[in-house]
Amino acid sequence: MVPRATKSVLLIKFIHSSDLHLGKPFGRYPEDVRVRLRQARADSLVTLAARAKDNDASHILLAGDTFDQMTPTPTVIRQALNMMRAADHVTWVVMPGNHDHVNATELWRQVAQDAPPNVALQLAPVPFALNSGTTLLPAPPTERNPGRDLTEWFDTAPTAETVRIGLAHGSVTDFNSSEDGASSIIPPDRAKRAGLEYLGLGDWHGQLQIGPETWYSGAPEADGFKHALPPSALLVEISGPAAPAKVTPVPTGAIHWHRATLDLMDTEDCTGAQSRVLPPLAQRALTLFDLSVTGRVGPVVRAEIKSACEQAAPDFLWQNSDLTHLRLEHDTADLDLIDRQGALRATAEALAKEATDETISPQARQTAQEALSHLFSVALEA
Ligand SMILES: [Mn+2]
Repeated sequence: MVPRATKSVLLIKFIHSSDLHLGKPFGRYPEDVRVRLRQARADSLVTLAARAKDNDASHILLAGDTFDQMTPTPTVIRQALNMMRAADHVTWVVMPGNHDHVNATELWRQVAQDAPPNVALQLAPVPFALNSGTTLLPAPPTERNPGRDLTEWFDTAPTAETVRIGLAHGSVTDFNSSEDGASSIIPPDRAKRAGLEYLGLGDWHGQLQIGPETWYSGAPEADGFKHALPPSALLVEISGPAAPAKVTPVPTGAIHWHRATLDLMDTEDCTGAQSRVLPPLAQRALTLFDLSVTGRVGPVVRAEIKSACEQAAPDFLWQNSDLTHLRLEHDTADLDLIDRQGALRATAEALAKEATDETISPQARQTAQEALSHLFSVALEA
């Protein structure tokens, strides 16, 4: 008699990812940055394929929002499918999300028409055999905000004696997990209720474990400074029905989104402190760096910090240094830097007074402080 598959036999190994948002415009960044960010998202398909190959994974499961819009450009669709075709060592399981929901009919018609044989589209809640021992239960969103729990059918879906994998896109109840502010509807214990060995979720762009077998993979590339962990996909290994899934994050991000705060309260070596918050030089060309400087310094140090930030700026793909919360501290000797007397000195004194005047609005104080900082920097340059 042939023994049934035991726990030592690996039944399936796959990569779970979501929210590639191919074609995302990144409208608030300059055009050259946008192009680079869009390219990184397209390249994440290549990265996912490489991670699958490195780990002998047979499938890549994309849990929705592969495309950022209902109507991506033909180039975005075609090039994504071409990259999937080239990675013919895996099967790509592509399920719609809320950005590219099932009712984006023209998009999915185009995908179905051009898709290579190693792409398995999941446009309906119908069990799909990943292999002879593993069944996928997909819950593709029918519209942007379906307003009901599309995973309910998992509980009673007949799958014989196979491993059951759920794939869904949306937010989990009791956890405000939606990127789009949609209402939370997927019960956190759906995997348990439906007897799933694994439930792969999309929508939340950071990686997050909801339960023993329920995970948000997060997006393979970051799209903002919100999620602190480096982006990664999940390698999922399952050895048989009722066996616990082994889940391992595999790094995928090419672009770094780095936000830092530099507090200069009681700091002696301010420019040294500034250089220590900068990411490694070799990484900067692929980094968006958002620095916020706080604390209280004199005009000379403030000018040095400002210049050090400007000096580092060209290293980065994009950078922003916010000095508006760096309070300026000055005494009479500092004001002498601007002028010892005359109209300029009078202006500086008036601004210095306004900058600390509690009777005027914080905004007016801020404006006075910025104007004074500007006067100092002009004076220091001269
Ligand atoms: Mn999304």
